[in-house]
Amino acid sequence: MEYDKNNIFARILRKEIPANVVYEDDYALAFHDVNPKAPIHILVIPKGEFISFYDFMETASPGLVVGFSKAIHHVLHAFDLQEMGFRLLSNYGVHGGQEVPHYHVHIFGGRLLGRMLPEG
Ligand code: DGP
Repeated sequence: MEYDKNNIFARILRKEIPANVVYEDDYALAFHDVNPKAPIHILVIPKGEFISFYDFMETASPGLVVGFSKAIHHVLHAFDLQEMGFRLLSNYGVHGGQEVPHYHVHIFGGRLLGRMLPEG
């Protein structure tokens, strides 16, 4: 599958459309999800053209993989999520139900998050 340069997160990265940004560095951009499912619901996206975790791990430089992971850690720390906990999630493909085809990690926190997955 080819990366769609006009997906909504690519446009947010290019600052063509606004987002409520909470963190940015050379590797990643983090912003509030437009449709939050928890009191804290932040999306972290790597800088570059990556569709999914799979794609990211196959093509991103080791430096970017580390930088992106550390950006997630930075946001967890900034929102003080270590003590009460959080959930990281990344959807992909038919079973995962990914909607936006730019790799992103959801950070959920701020309430009891319940069961890991809804009943199938
Ligand atoms: P996923 O199913 O993992 O691809 O989730 C995509 C998420 O992106 C979903 O929770 C809603 C969010 N989202 C979609 N469009 C926008 C947007 O334009 N701005 C922001 N901030 N979030 C968006």
